[in-house]
Amino acid sequence: MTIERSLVVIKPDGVQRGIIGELISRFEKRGLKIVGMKMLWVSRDFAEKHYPANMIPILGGKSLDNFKEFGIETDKTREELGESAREDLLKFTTESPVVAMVFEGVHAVKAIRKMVGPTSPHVAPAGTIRGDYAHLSMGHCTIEGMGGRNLIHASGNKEEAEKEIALWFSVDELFNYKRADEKHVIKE
Ligand code: IDP
Ligand code: MG
Repeated sequence: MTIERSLVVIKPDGVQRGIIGELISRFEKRGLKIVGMKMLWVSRDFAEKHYPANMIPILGGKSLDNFKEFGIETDKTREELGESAREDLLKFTTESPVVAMVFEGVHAVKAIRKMVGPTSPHVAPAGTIRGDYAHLSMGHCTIEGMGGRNLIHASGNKEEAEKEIALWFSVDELFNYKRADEKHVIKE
């Protein structure tokens, strides 16, 4: 019950910046076990499944929050901003290969989200991946039409993790094995 699996994807900005190893290493050092891993170039169709249209209001809301924080005016609605942010996100997600992984560990979903940090790197604390390797804001990405470049995807909750793992990995791409340090970091 305490041991969970979560999906982590190094997005095209992380891959193209050449920091795949550094990012994976952070999770490995924390004792999280890689139970699935692959590099793949996702199709538009697949990206639409990972980022479904029902995310549009969420993305629009994140842009608007950011505009409010910095006093940026817009005549666009939340829906319009969300639609263009999602379109940019789909283009960004398919612009180069990504590295998809499944990590296993104690309360792994929450532990990984903490390491990744909040969506917008401009408010991500130092010590988180988004806070250590990026500084732009989601509002900026929306204005520039560049896709939300925040390096990494991590499942938001247990239910999302289960759905996402099933979308990205087949059963025979996931492995059960022991790490040598497991009795210290997970259990005997
Ligand atoms: P999360 O990745 O922190 O869980 P979500 O709200 O699930 O954030 O959004 C999925 C992805 O959509 C983000 O990681 C980011 O790449 C992108 N995104 C979110 N909000 C915006 C925005 O306002 N503008 C541009 N891209 C956004
Ligand atoms: Mg999310």
